[in-house]
Amino acid sequence: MSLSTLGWDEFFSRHFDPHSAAGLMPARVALEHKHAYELLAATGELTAVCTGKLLYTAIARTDLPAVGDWVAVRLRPGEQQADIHAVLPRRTKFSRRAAGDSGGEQIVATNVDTVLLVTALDQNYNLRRIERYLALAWESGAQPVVVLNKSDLHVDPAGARAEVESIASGAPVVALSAARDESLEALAPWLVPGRTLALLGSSGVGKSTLINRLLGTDRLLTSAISAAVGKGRHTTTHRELIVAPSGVLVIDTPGMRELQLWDVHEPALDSTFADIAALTARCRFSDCAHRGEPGCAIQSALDTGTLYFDRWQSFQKLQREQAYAARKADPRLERVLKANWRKLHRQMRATQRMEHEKE
Ligand SMILES: Nc1nc2c(ncn2[C@@H]2O[C@H](COP(=O)(O)OP(=O)(O)OP(=O)(O)O)[C@@H](O)[C@H]2O)c(=O)[nH]1
Ligand SMILES: [Mg+2]
Ligand SMILES: [Zn+2]
Repeated sequence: MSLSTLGWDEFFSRHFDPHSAAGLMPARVALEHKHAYELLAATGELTAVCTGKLLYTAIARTDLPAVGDWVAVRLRPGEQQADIHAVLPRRTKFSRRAAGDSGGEQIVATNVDTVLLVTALDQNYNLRRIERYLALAWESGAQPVVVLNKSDLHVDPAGARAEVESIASGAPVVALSAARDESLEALAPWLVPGRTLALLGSSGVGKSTLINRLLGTDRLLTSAISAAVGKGRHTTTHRELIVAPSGVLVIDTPGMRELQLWDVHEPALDSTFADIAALTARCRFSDCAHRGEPGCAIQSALDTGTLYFDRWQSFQKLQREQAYAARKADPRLERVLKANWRKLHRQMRATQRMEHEKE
């Protein structure tokens, strides 16, 4: 296995220089156990643990290796065992707020190129949930693709696809049936050798089924139980990176029942809600709170129906959640975020003024 088949490129190579000088070797994290990792390296599979120094110098859990990471390891002589000395900088990082009260950042996967946001066209289908996943995806740095699975269970999959396209702000949307479709041609553009694909979505939407189709084997466990019982059952219990026969690297993840935003910054919210950002720039007052002020563009769009109330509510909810997560993380951050939003707002206004003057 060459490193490039595992997703290695110029970016990681550049950051590895000091480590190769120290005689370390690169490897990619495929699976995370409680205290050990399974890695893929040019020499094959390895089992590894973090060195005491790495554990000691980590400030947060997120400084430790996660699935998708490139790490610098030293092999133990004569064994398929290695010690992880360092984690390379991440090109992309998909995080969420940990479930429960701790509320810390939890890394779902790193160095993902394309993230498939999987929704099933059954009772799971929900535009608001898709918006939420999109916001996280834009923040991660990976390219989002919305996958509407179980098209066999929907009377009008093409209609659903058009509906999702209208809220997806340019992200590609595909409808398919992982269980039935003979080929998964719809996904061909993203099945590129050496590229990393992660699948995210609620439990039971068919992520593992889809990956098994990509692998051409029933390697991953799938089950109808979680879909039927609905509560607390996840068929997939850990994240895992697998090399598919097509050469694409896929990361399966357990379904998320509680998808809490972690640190979604305004630009990501803004990519998800480009229509709303454009509207707010048109309000008469630059500090418009959109609560009945005269000349409020949001209000008039809601009145005429060009902006759906549900979508506006969804945006407000995500904004509140984002502010909450930011406060928990760092009280100063919220001020910075507010300032960023004002700056973006000013930029949009300036652009609009220029367009106005041109007319
Ligand atoms: N009708 C139909 N059923 C499907 C389709 N794809 C998957 N399923 C079924 O949905 C159920 C759940 O599929 P999984 O692949 O285990 O779902 P998952 O997203 O991996 O779930 P977790 O691992 O719990 O997060 C299984 O019974 C699958 O057979 C599809 O296209 N159509
Ligand atoms: Mg699964
Ligand atoms: Zn307004």
